[in-house]
Amino acid sequence: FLAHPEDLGIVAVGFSGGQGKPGVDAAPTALIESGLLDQLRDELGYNLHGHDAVHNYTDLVPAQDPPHRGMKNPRAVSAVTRKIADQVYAQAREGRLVLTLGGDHSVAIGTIAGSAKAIRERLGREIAVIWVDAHADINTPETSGSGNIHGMPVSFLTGLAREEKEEFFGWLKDEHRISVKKLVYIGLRDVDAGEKRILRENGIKAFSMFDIDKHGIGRVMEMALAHIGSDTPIHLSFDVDALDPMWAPSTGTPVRGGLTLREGDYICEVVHQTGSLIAVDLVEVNPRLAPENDIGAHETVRAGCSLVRCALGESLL
Ligand code: B3U
Ligand code: MN
Ligand code: MN
Repeated sequence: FLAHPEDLGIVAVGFSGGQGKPGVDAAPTALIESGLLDQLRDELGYNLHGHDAVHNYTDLVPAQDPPHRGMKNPRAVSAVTRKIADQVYAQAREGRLVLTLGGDHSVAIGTIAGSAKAIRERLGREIAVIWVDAHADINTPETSGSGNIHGMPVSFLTGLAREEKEEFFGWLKDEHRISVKKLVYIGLRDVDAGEKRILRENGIKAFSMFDIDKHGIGRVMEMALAHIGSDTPIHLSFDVDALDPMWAPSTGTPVRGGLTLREGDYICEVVHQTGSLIAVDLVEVNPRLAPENDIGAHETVRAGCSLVRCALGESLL
């Protein structure tokens, strides 16, 4: 699906408005300073595009941004994700693989909207999304208990949540949306009651930690890819909190009982191996939330770099 698989578009967005804890905005710089982009260029051989800047988009954050339908910072998140959608679209339209370094998971409203639109235009195809996360992030504004938009991206992307007004995600059109049939979750273990109902009622494919314990990650990945169907462009959206806090403690909402680093890397390797990967997001690394005197932040950044390198083919012999 990639016209230029050796060309990698980088979208680095330090945005934290989809949730309440500052620090997740510092992740792209921390990942880059730890050498991630150098490794992708020098060791994996990618030509990088758009890697000269980390975007913070503070100019898009209004002074006053009162809640709308219970959503916190709705204008800011809508404006920033709209901008991200344009950036990802511009890279994907060129036939490049796109890597987005977040930011909280609300940024995926932009990344997936951008790649869905580009792949529709370029190939006339719908994309599939593999969402790796402890959480389902499929609350609607009405089911959300927190009002944090990083818990809602999937509902907007699938059209389960909708808004007319431009300033509150009204810019999201059918061309940006994905089908609930082409969505697969891996790693779930902290899903709200309202979200469980949404998953059930829409027949959404989800592999929880229970399924991974029961079948093993190898079998789960076979089943996940079988559900998507071979020869479908894949957007991988990886929330670092899918990993157990043992491997990734520096994240806003850690949940115990998660994936080992090897299981996370394996998911990325298998997705790479399909040859159908068109975009990767790595989100929710928060280097400021560092339990145990910064060791946690260092380890979390290191784990994040490992996931990205695996998704981009590091393990190929
Ligand atoms: N489901 C809860 C909690 C949550 C979602 N995503 C994260 N936490 N990281 C919510 O706020 O919607
Ligand atoms: Mn998430
Ligand atoms: Mn999460």
